Amino acid sequence: EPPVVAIVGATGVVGREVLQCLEDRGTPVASIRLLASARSAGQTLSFKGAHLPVEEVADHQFDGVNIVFFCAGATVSRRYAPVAAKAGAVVVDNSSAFRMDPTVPLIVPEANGSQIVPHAGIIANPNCVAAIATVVLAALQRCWSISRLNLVTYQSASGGGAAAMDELRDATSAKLNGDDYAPNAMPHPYAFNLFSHNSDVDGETGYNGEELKVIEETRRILSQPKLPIGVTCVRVPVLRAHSIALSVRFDHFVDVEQVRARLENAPGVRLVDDRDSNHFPMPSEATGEYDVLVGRIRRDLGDPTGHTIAMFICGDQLLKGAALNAVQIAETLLALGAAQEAA
Ligand code: 2RA
Repeated sequence: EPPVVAIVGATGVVGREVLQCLEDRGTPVASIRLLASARSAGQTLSFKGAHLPVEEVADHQFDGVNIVFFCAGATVSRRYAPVAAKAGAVVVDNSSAFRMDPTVPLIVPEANGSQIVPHAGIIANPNCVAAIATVVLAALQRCWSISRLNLVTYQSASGGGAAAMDELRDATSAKLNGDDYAPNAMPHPYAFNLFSHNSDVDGETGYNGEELKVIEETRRILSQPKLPIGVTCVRVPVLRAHSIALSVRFDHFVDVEQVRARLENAPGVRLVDDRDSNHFPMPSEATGEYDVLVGRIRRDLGDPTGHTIAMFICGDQLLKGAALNAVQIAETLLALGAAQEAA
């Protein structure tokens, strides 16, 4: 029978998106328990026309629950995900807390959905860039051997949460109105600016935490632990869709038309690659979409061997980059009957 579902961090931007996905997709649920911090408890959120109360998260709240979505950051996941798993629920964790734990599957259903079992009660949802990129990369990897990757990302404010989205809106309108504006939720000015969006830079490599996550998680999802990956992550003044300039080097020469044909039929991908009308993936068209948009497919002129194909990708950061992927993980579990087994 349908599962009892809980969402921890229900009032956050990702938690709200999970609830919306469950409603839009008609994912079968027996009931939904909305959980949040004491500060956010007491609100109600709408689901299928009903107003559901948001309660304060506590250990006993996981009794009788089959699937719990964690959307409240790594600290909350570390504190409560093991409690939920112990109570018999399967946890789908959107935080980075367990992504590199070998006992925790790190899953993008279109890429490595078969690796969702066996699990020990927790399944990790990847970093949004890794999730969006591996939908495309896995489709290519099934046909040709990948020998290196290069990514440059253009990451939306939604990756920084509701406060960052509000700051983008406020900073942009202030700039347009000629008002003074001091950044508060983000480390640097948001309007009409680009910046590296987190401060934990690795002393040895000079790569920041976001870039190292993209490398580690992409390797894990593709099961290529030694795959050389170069990446530069940039925060851009876009609301909720990430873009990625991606270069894929293969072990041998691959025809551009074959790559295009493969991606045209890939699950979770929509080709937007019209050179005549200069119509290519844009965040404005990826926003609100389940599919990852791919275009600008061409031979990379930077590789004299001809083995590298360049492309441009856009994906909704809150959907395929977070909430949709988490709900698809839950749907995969339900299809396997694995959610009830764990309960
Ligand atoms: C970001 N991927 O975009 C990180 C967290 N969602 O900020």
